[in-house]
Amino acid sequence: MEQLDWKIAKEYEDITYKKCNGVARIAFNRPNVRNAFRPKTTSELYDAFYDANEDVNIGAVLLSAEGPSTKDGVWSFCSGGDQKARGHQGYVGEDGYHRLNILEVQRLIRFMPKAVIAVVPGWAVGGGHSLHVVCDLTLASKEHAIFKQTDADVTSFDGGYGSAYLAKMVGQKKAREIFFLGRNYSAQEAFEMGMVNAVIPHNELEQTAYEWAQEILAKSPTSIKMLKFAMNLTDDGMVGQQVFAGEATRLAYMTDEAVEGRNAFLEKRKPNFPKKWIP
Ligand code: S0N
Repeated sequence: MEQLDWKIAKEYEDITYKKCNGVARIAFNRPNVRNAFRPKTTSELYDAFYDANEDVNIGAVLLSAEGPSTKDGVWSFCSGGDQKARGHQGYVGEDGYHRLNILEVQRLIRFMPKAVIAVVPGWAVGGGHSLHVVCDLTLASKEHAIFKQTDADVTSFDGGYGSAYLAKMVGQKKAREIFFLGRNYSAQEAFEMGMVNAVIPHNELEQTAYEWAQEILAKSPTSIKMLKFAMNLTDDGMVGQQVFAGEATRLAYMTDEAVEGRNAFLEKRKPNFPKKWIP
C-alpha cells in the first residue's frame, strides 16, 4: 500500500485539513458529539472548501471525519447541526448571532468544479446525511456507517438538496420513508438505494477514497468540471445554467474571436471576426 504524505494545509479547531498529491482531505473533528457541526465548524468548513476550490493543484476533495469517539469508540461522519448550539432562532455563533451557514457549505460543494467525495466512517445523520447527499460520490464503511434522517425529530430540517435532491437520487417513496420514519440504514442498504457508490471495509476506507480521487485526477480536468456542472444543471435552475454557462464563456475567451473582440476594443476599431460559421 502506498505510504501517503498528508501535509496539514491549515490548523482549525473543529475540523482537520490536509493535502496530498492533488487531493484535499477535510474532516470533521468533534467525534465525541458524533461530529455535530456548530457555527464555528461550518465557518471552518467553508474556509477549507474555499481554499481547496482556489488551489489549482487540488483536483478532488474528500469530506471525511476523524474518530472514533474517545468516550465510547463509536465512529461518525457527522450528526448534523449541534443541538446544544441551537438558540431560539437557529444555531448561535460565538458572536451571539444565529446563522444557517451549512447551506453555504453545501453550495460550495455543489458548485465547485472539482469532485467531492463523502467518506462516511460511521453515523451520517440529519445535516450530516444531507452533506453526503450533496457530495458527488459517497463511500461508506461496511462495518460502521449508518445513514439516518432525524430532521423531523428535532424540527431542524433541510428542504433543499438534503431532501428534494435525495428524492431524485433514491426515488420519491424511499426519500419520504427516510425522512418521515427516520430509520437507520446500513451502508449496504444505502448502496442498494443508490445513495452510496461503494461499501468498503472500514480499515480500507480512507485509502480507497484516496485511490478513487487519484482515478478522477487522471481524467481531463475540463471534462470532469463540465460533466459535474452538466449533471447539476437540470436540478439547479438558472443558477445551474449560470455555473455551466460561465465555463462556456471561459472556453470562448480562448478563441481567436475573443482575442479579436478584445483587441478591437482596445485599439478603438471595429472588430474583424474570423468569417467562419462552423456548424
Ligand atoms: C447520531 C445519533 C443517532 C447517534 O446516537 P448514539 O450513538 O446513541 O449517540 P448519542 O449518545 O446520542 O450521542 C453521543 C454524544 O454526542 C452528542 N450528540 C450527538 N449528536 C449531536 C448533535 N447533533 N448535536 C449535539 N450533540 C450531539 C450527544 O448529545 C452525546 O453527548 P453526551 O455524551 O455528552 O451525552 C444521535 O446522537 C442523534 O440522533 N443525534 C442528533 C441528530 C440530529 O437530530 N441532528 C440535527 C438534525 N438537523 C440538522 O442537522 C439540520 C441541519 C441544518 O443545520 C440545516 C439544514 C438545512 C437548513 C438549515 C439548517 C440550519 O443551519 O439550521
